Amino acid sequence: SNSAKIYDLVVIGGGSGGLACAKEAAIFGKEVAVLDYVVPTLKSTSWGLGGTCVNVGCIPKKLMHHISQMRDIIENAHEAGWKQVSVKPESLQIDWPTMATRVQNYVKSLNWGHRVALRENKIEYINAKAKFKDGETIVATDIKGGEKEIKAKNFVIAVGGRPKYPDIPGAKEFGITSDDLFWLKNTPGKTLVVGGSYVALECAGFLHAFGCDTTVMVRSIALRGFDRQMAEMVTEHMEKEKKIKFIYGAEPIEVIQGDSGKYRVKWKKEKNPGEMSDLFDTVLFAIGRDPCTLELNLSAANVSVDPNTKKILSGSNSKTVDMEKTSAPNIYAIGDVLQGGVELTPVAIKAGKLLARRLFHKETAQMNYDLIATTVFTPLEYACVGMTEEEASCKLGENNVEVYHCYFKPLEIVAMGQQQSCYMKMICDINKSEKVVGLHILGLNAGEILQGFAAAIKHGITYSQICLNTIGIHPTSAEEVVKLHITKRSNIDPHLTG
Ligand code: FAD
Ligand code: NA7
Repeated sequence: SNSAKIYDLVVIGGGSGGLACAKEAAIFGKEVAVLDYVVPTLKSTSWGLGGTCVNVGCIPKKLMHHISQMRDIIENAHEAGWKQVSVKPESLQIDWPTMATRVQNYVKSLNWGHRVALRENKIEYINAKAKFKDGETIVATDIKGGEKEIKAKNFVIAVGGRPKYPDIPGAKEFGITSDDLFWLKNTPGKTLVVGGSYVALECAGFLHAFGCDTTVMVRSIALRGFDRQMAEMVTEHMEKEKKIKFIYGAEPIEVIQGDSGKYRVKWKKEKNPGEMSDLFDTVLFAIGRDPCTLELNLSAANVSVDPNTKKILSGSNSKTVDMEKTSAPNIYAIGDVLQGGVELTPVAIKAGKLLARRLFHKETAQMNYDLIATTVFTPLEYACVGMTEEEASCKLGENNVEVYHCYFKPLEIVAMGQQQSCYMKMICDINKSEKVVGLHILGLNAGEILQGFAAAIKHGITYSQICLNTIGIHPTSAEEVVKLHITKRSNIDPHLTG
């Protein structure tokens, strides 16, 4: 029977990292099971196999971002000569059910695809919630409450995280999070987005374009951890060009039910005494995420967790070797749940694959968590890799850092008769032949532009190799990277004129 069986690998969590790890292990002929269980949100939203990225993260987010960006073209098409397309901006609204159905149907097709892939790879899929009994055994609880003990020689914990709620009256009762937003059947209407994280700004960006009256409430700064100049340009574009409302230095203190299904949010500002309030149809909290470690009973398996972050601590004393080991033998952690990792899908996938290859194929390749590029999908996209300017100054010393920068105007923007400038900067280490240590791009399709440069930067490319020895592709935005020549230090106006 099943209970007597000892798996080679049991993966807890069928998200980006868990599925990749399980599939890689199965290639080597191992007996593998994946447990995945979605605890419904407080609003009873639930979804299928695939984890955060597929269901409530990257995929629905990018689809909604893209659909929202179509607005710019529709709104400005007449500027380029498309007379019949002339629309009044205020009458331009998304039909939310049509949009959401397309997004949700695509996600459901991915859920199905993941199930088929597990079956084809002879991986057992167990739709149950795992918790540890001891270092060799977990208890799996299914939706009906049925319990089953499962034993394995190796465990990989890939449970990811879930959005947080603030500890204020009414938040949990009346607020939603990104776990609900992508599965809404109807428009959220007038929305307050609480938080300054990339998730908050991305959601605010597409909601505003969809015609929702959108306000972002930031208690300190937006995009903490990102380059300050770039972060400010992102929010300035949202505020000044897109007219998205921002309330800075404010924190909500209570949500109460107002008239006709609306919610009254009260907040206080850091600098002004007294409280302010407004009515919203939807309150979206995007204030960070909690790792799903509390219910795993990790102490029973001697897996150590950081008491503050609740993330799993690496049991390795090196940042470059076996980061994914935990404090317990034969138990590993990958993805968002691992302290010291990077919370991105391709990171979870790569770490999972490499771990399976080390465990079951005697390979030695380690996950390298350095120089991982990412993109914030705000109305103007912001893509970056490597150090921020602040980090470079701090780590290398201000005098050892050369920053090349320029403002540029993509032809897509010119064609629509728009004025918006885009911006990029390349940060170089003067003492290492101007090796590129950071590249930041604010513009259309910034993520698409950055990927190739990120590969070069990962392999130590220098300023002169990119900018003196590479010929651009004309006319593109990407060529502005290879044309960078104005340093910040020179104080020459970096606005390109021709
Ligand atoms: P997850 O994908 O979260 O999977 C964990 C799975 O484990 C879930 O299915 C969960 O239900 C399940 N689980 C939890 N506890 C248990 C248990 N006890 N038993 C069984 N199953 C359990 N990353 C990018 O690279 N690009 C983006 O553009 C991007 N956009 C994002 C947008 C949003 C709104 C969010 C929230 C995240 C975004 N991310 C993005 C981050 C990305 O989604 C995560 O980094 C990635 O999904 C992490 O993968 P994971 O395998 O660690 O965990
Ligand atoms: P982050 O990066 O942890 O950001 C959380 C944001 O929410 C941040 O702007 C916080 O402001 C804000 N926050 C946190 N608590 C509150 C409360 N109680 N009220 C108002 N605002 C609050 O979260 P993400 O989930 O977006 O990102 C997770 C990681 O993924 C991130 O580190 C990236 O590397 C990738 P603060 O700055 O603390 O004032």
